[in-house]
Amino acid sequence: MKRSILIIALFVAQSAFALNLIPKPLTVQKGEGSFVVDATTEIVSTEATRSVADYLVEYLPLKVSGADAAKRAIRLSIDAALAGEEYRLSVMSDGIEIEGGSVAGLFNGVQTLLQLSSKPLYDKHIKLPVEFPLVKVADKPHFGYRGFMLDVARTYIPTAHIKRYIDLMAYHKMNKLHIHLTDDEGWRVELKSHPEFAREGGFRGGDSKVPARYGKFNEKWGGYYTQQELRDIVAYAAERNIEVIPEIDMPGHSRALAEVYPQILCNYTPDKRSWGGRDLRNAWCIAKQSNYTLIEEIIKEMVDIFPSKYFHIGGDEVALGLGYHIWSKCPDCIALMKSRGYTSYMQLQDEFTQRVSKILAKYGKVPMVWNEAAESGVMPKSTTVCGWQSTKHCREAAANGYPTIVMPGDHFYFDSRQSQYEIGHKWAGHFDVEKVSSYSFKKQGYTPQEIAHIKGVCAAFWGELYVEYNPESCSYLDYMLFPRLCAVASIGWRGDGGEWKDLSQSLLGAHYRRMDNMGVEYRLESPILECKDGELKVSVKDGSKLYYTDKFTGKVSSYSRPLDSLKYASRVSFHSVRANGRSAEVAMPAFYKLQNPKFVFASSVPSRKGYEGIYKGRDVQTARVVKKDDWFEYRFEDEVVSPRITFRSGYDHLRRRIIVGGYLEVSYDGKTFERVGTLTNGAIAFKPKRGVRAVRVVSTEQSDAETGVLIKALRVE
Ligand code: TNX
Repeated sequence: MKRSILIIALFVAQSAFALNLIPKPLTVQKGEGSFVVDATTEIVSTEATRSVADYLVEYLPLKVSGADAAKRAIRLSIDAALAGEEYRLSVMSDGIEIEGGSVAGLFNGVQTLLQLSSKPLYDKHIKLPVEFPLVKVADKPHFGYRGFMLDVARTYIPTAHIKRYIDLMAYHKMNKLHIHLTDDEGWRVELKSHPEFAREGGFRGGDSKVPARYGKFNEKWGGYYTQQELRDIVAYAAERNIEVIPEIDMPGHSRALAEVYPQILCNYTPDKRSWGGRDLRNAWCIAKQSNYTLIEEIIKEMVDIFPSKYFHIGGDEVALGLGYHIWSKCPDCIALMKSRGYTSYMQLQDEFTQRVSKILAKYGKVPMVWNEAAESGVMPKSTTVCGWQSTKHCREAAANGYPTIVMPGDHFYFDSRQSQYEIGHKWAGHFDVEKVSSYSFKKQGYTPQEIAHIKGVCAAFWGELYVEYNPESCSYLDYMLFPRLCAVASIGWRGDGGEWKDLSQSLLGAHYRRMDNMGVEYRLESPILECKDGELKVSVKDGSKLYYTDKFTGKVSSYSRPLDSLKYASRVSFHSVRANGRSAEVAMPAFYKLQNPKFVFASSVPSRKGYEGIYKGRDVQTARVVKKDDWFEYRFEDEVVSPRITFRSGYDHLRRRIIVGGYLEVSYDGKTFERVGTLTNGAIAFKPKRGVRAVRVVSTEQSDAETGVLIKALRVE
């Protein structure tokens, strides 16, 4: 008896496993056999469930009927006894039944059904019949907030792409799209009261008021969303159980607006000399009454577009990187501080946040803020906090009683690179889907009291780098998001992570294939390299095809057998490809090894005070912006023999502080120089013809006016 129960339990557990659903439902019972949907099958729906029926028809081209006459049918209904997002799905031998606590729950059930299908449905090119395994699912989400934050300010993302990501979120049962509409580099929302904000603030470079930054340095580039486009996005999302939450980032991160409308800034003229003549201030003046009138105008227009419960008002990173606090030189802010008895600038920011929150309350909106803005604890406890800096900050916000959305950068920021040598930000480290999926509230030390205030989780994508990677396509963004987004969807649905094996199994078992059908260009796990007995062996777990690239010739070859490690370990890297998926480029440590030749460095640009030491061979920071005809020279003590030398400027994770335009010259005799090529994105690599005596870079343009340029150590391979 005991044994047979065990066998049944095992069977149920195993078969649930084999369905490879993401997120994994709460309970699944699998039966024997299947139900076949063919052209005679109808969708039975009432008026109340009509929107879900219409959605389903896009994937399964069936007739929708109101009556229950059809025998073989997919029946949709609402059962008010279930929670709003809860659903029950039964695939039986004579039909399919989906019941939801509301339209939202029903929609979740439909998503599970789509994943169960024997044939790929997501590209909407399905040919009936389609088979569904007999199954009973009872399911509901743990968190009501399962979000994705998309920064469209740093890199403009076309509306069609936003809708595509809304679809991809919906396929994973995610229900909040937080859209970061404004920042230092762009204002992307059309306002009827101030059309110039978007019309001018939505573009940078060329003859724009907003200077180019982070790539596309030589053209006017950007875009904005008309109110009609935004309404359309909101409606599209609503049909997919997704609430769109707008963010206007204030009082910091507002330079694009300030460039178009400097009236928001404090009442003083800054010393702009070290800023290349530009005004880099990016925060609203706290003391100006007119600012609050303007903010109300903005909010008033936006609440009419966005019916969401929440309205995000930013509040992060006020006045970073200017060398002094932005409010410290404002007579009005200082006077306000004095009159209120404030002792810190944070209190000024608190006053701002409170005033803006009051405006929001007038329009029935719950304010959302980045964690800094609620740190002092003076904000009303309805304020919802997005914890981004670290888990510690999430826990603090929750401990202070704020409804908290968990999105610490080191697990949830998908602008972060996925392994050490890949593209992406690195301030929060590098992490792949396995680490994301391991995020566990228990293991991270959240107390039960803290957990009680956690409303959900949110993945984020910040767009500083995207502009460099062909933002007209979704390829880069897909690679950064998938499958990491699948992991966040799972954590949001199940209430905790830590199930990497399950997720990995589901990816391998079915979800890679589903993503192929969704058209997602996901990232595969990295190939595994093994160097033993003079052989370099490479393998993958997912059946993907392996290739290796010679770093000197650029030649790509397909890998079929182990390579001679002596010859290849230091010169080839490997990647794998499988349908729409591709892995990172990985190599043995020897591949990344560099020479460290002695040289004397000289430049027409002075170095920044306190950073002179780094002229001795490591990175250099210039004391001013780099102009036309400025030069940088490396004279080697001994002739350098190298297959490739790379000159780079700017951060190595972000195209900022770069030499925008210039060329590189090389000298083989130490006297005469010959021109090798021009810089792209602040960098150039070249293959010397023989031993090198000196290298010189000459700037041909004024650089991206900030406090200075960063010259990275020469890479000598
Ligand atoms: C921090 S997250 C920021 C963003 C950057 C991001 C890059 C937050 C509230 N501020 O402005 O884009 O890091 O990862």
